[in-house]
Amino acid sequence: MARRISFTPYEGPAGGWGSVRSLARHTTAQRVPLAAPPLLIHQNKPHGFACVSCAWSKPAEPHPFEFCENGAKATLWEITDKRATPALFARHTLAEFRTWPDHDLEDQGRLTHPMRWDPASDKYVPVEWSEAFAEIGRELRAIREEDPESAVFYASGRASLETSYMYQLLARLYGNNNLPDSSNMCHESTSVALPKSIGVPVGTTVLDDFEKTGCLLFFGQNPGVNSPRMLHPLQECSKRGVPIITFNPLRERGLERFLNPQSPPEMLSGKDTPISSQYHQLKPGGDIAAIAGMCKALFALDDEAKAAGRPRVLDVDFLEQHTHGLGEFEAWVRATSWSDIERDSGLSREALEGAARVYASAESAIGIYGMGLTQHKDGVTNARMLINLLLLRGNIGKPGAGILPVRGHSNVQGQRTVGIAEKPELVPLDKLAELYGFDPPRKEGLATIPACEAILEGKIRAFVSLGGNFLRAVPEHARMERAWTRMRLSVQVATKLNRSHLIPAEVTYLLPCLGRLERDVQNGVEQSVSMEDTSACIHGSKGRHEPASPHLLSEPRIVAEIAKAALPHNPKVPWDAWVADYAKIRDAIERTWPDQFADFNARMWTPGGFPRPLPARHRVWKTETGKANFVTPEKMDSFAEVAAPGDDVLRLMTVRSNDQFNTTIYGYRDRFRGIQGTRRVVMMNARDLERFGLADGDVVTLEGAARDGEVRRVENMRVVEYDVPQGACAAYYPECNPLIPLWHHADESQVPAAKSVPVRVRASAQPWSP
Ligand SMILES: Nc1nc2c(c(=O)[nH]1)N[C@H]1C(S)=C(S)[C@@H](COP(=O)(O)OP(=O)(O)OC[C@H]3O[C@@H](n4cnc5c(=O)[nH]c(N)nc54)[C@H](O)[C@@H]3O)O[C@H]1N2
Ligand SMILES: Nc1nc2c(c(=O)[nH]1)N[C@H]1C(S)=C(S)[C@@H](COP(=O)(O)OP(=O)(O)OC[C@H]3O[C@@H](n4cnc5c(=O)[nH]c(N)nc54)[C@H](O)[C@@H]3O)O[C@H]1N2
Ligand SMILES: [Mo]
Repeated sequence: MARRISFTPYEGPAGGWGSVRSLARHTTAQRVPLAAPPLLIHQNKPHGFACVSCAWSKPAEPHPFEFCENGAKATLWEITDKRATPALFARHTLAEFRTWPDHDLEDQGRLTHPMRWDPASDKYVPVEWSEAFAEIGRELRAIREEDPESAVFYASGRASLETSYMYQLLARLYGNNNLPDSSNMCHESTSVALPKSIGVPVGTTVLDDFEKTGCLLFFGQNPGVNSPRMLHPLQECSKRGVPIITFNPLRERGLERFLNPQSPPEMLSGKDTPISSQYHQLKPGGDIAAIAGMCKALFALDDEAKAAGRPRVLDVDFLEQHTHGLGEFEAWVRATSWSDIERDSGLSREALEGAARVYASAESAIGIYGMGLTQHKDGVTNARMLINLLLLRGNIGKPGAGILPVRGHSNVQGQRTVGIAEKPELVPLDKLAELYGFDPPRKEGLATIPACEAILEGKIRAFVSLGGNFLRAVPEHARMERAWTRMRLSVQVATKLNRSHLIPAEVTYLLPCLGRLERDVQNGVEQSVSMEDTSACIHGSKGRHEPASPHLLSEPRIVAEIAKAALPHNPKVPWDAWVADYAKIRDAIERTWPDQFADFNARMWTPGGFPRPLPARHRVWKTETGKANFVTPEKMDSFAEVAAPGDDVLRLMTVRSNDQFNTTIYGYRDRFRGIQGTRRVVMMNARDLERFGLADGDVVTLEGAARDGEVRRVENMRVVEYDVPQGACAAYYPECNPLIPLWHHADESQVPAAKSVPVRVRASAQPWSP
């Protein structure tokens, strides 16, 4: 189907009629059954289902429609009437499918039958479930006998707490901690940064804090696209006159203006609400410098206040009683010059002083952030730096204040909570040993990047994937795909066809599962599951939709069957009883973490969810010093260490469009950026275009410009002149992942540095194909 291509700046607000039109289009395109509108009413409601899109909090008193444009799109995408049946797979070889774009693969609809790849015909052919589990079990047992560490159990962040708990146990009983998950590419920088600073691995704010806060500091997160339900509390804050100070290299519409599509008066009057009161278009990777500038200005304001005998700007009592490391941090900030700060942030001293003045006069503040902070070489330092800024004014552990990493997948935070972690120290292994009578592996397992390296080195024999699209989400697609085919076994549990299913290992299975929106009946009883949202609140979720096919199994069932087939019998692990009644899995979770999950079954339907206890919320610091720690950065920006020298090297941010969920491409309309009909674009600053002798509409090749000198290339990109800082450019993920060196990741957390990829732009003589 021909797509209409246009590049016209979008004038509308986030939300508004644009989002209504967009939804109407998706309802038609996905051939959605009539049950869709009634189903949407239950989205994110008590006794309803938790949206399969983002992890944003679910209010205790929901709006009549507690869903957004993109959440609804995710729902429609899952309950579509389209089906990828064995007939489709009989028509196409994997080689043929590999020429299809990501959108077309998933757009075939829901997978309906378990299938095995037949190497002779290069096609997927249907198999019986029993046959599939028997062979997967045989293969996994053989591999386990050779080396139990040569299997990897990947999870994307969507599976429920129940499934995830069983999955981590499967890996540990198998004999390793090889549990990489999507958060290794996402908020792992947070999970590493926060414990050292404040003694918890997750954010400390709850929804209530938005009602009480005096200021929002917004770093590198795009709520209009990636967590649109957050626009409601943002709008309420803005209406209350709460300053919202935003740091983002791009002017993202959801951070500028919002029109609530669920408010008839607003929709009719067309009167939108401005969101950010200050918008700082900093350089990508300029956040440490920007925050250093704000801290420097705060120290100066505090000096003045002290000299004049006015109330202090720093929260002196809090600093004294609750923090450690201020002296060293303060010395570093004072010694850092404004000229360095301006150079590295791309912002002026006046702008940063202005931001600091507003922050200094707010009673409380929340620091909000996303991938714009985590996906850099300095991603961990970025998060710690934001905490430093909050600590200076006592903004952790009081109402209206806190740190708020906005998590991605709807249960990515929860998966970590119930043991999906490669780091054994994060998991109560002794407890697992006691409950299940085995000796859990104590050796650190493989996270995502180390798993990629091990696959490249040929050390991995089996890869089991609980959802996700590993081979599109990781860097260096071509190398990874070549290495993948050398593995013995690939088991992909999925709802829709994606590229990772098309790169076969010697033995390859594609196992279709129920989605979260679908009725899950086990043992004659409808089952529910649970998730943890970004504010560490746990919610129940119950599917209501008719399953896409009678052949689908639930994720808990698939995990249990693989476990039973691959592992020696262990009478202490009641796989079948768990599958027959998910409440028993929750009991097991509660036994494993009695403090976190007390009365789990009784509390899972609490409106708004029940919060996990987080000591930092009460100013109890589970850190080595027993205090909240200032962590002094060693430098402000390490891009120069990875980029080849030369002022023709640009810093590429790979970003999401408004029409995708990660590697799931719903369509080609990035409405807010005015880019429609194509994803083959690179957004560039006018002055860079002039400098390189390029113009809007030119066709270019993006070439990797890392210090290692390796050839990395993405061709067939059209230049779009765009408001992006000079020296930087932006393009879409996952198309640009081939440009990210596998080794270019955050120090400590190993999150790929997807927001600062060194590239050069070369004019191309080839005609452009959208
Ligand atoms: N509809 C939809 N919802 C989603 C997703 C989706 O793809 N689609 N993905 C889900 C997942 S898994 C995740 S992790 C989240 C991702 O949600 P976000 O965290 O919002 O992720 P991105 O869109 O990748 O980028 C965030 C923003 O960072 C800015 N940015 C880039 N570099 C920098 C920098 O150096 N400094 C600063 N301050 N800003 C920078 C970009 O301009 C962009 O606005 O959303 C989740 N929700
Ligand atoms: N360059 C660049 N790379 C990035 C990023 C970036 O910003 N830039 N972002 C990173 C981030 S934040 C993340 S989280 C990762 C995402 O990495 P992943 O989580 O691996 O990828 P997704 O695209 O979310 O996975 C989509 C697939 O999940 C399957 N699926 C959907 N629902 C279900 C379900 O209920 N059960 C099962 N079993 N399967 C299901 C479908 O088959 C679908 O094709 O990508 C990372 N990669
Ligand atoms: Mo993510």
